[in-house]
Amino acid sequence: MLKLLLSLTFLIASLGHAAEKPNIVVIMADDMGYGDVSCYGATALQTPHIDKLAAEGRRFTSGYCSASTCTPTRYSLLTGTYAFRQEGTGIAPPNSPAVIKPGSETLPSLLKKAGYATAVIGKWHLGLGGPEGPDWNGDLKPGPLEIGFDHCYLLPTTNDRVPQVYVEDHRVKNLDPSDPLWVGKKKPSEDHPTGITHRDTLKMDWSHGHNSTIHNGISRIGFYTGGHAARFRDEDLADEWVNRSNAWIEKHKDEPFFLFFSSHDLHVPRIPHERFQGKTRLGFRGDAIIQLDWCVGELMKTLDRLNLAENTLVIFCSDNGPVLDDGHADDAVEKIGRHRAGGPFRGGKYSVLEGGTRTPFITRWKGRIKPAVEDKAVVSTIDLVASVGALTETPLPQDAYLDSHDVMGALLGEDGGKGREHLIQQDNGRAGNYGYRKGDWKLQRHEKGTARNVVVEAKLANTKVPKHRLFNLAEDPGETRNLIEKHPDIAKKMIEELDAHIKAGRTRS
Ligand code: NG6
Ligand code: CA
Repeated sequence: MLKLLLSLTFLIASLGHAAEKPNIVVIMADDMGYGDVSCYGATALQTPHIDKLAAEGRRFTSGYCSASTCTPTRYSLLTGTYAFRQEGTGIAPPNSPAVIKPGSETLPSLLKKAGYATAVIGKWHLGLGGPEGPDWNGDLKPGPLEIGFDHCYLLPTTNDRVPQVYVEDHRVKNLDPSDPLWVGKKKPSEDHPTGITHRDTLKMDWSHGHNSTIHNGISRIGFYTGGHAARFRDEDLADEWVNRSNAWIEKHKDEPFFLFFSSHDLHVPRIPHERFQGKTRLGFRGDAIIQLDWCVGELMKTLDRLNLAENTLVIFCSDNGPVLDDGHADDAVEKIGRHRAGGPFRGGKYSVLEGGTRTPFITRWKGRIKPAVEDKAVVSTIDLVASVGALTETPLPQDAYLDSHDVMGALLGEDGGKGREHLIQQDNGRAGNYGYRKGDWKLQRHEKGTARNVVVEAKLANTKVPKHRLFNLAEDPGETRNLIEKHPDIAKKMIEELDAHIKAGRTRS
């Protein structure tokens, strides 16, 4: 009898934690701030589809990305390791080689082990090719397919970095061999038109940087020639991501799949499709948010049509906080009015203040996650890999995913729903600035001696700050009252802990 009881208990316990393989769709916005969607308090625009995700799922008020620029956040999402631990993870230039080396353990490679079909569609910005960089006219590898994705359909860098072409698996799509694509740092010829020489012809002016090769009436970062048949129209990017994603989902509807839907919205140059232009009073920055919201709606429609909503975990997040003027003159600053892109937080893109990494973060799994719950647990995009590893019961190798914590309980609102105990925030690249959050306490460590404090102004300003500052986020979410002198013991402990986490080389036990 006792034996029977014991085995029954074991059966029940193991049933409770049996491996589960829901489809996983990660929707990552680009440069979207905490306050940029209506379910996080925006009133200047409405985002009904993102709001619906929140109404049907869990809305985190302490959801983070791990860095306040794109490449390091994406590196950490895929590798589960803080980007500051790895050389070469700052904002990747147009000809960057692959930042994540072939054969690395990654979120998609882990899910492949669990039997998933995997794809990334949209912005990549993690480099392509070997140490010499991308071979734009040949095979573009290594890239996503060498680190666990079965399929990719990419904007290779960013929409403001050359070249404006799609990369499908290993090739530039529609490339005509008689018009080869050349990409470089130097002006290719004296008469090559640029944002400086042909400024009066531009359909959107630049405000800083972004004055090299012109495509689609917009000058970009870097130079390129050729590949004319392959070039896209910025206006069509969102439609392309949606169409490609819907087709890929449809193709893989009968097996577990992982889709990384990596939107370019709302990164500069913000050029939404004509049908979204003028939809908000915030200018193209607001219209790009509406376009992204539409994308979310279209993807959810596909899940519904294929009866997959109850078998799909959807995670909505952003790659860094907001920025208004990031180099193209699109009136984001002039039209901002009372809209607060960072919500109650200060700082934004490039900053270790909360606005830099605290972003919208929503999970939805119909029929499984309790609807319309607000959750204060601290969760980060870097945690997805350890969390889905736990859910699918795929063991994590000890020497990989060094900073990814299993927060699946929080993401689903189950098992006591604990989030992270602590979180390191970084800006761009290595040895930069850090934020360290533990409970309600937040330490800022400004290694560079300056802080990016503000979003709402024409030029992003750095202000001088002492190396360390301490804040209580519960009382002061805007990080305005430095408590370091009032609480020297807490500060000392936080400084030591952050230092120890950096030096230890890992925070996953
Ligand atoms: C900066 C660019 C900015 C943006 C950023 C990367 C200039 C002056 N600024 O260097 O426009 O492209 O890099 O953004 O060129 S991210 O979201 O992809 O990290
Ligand atoms: Ca970004």
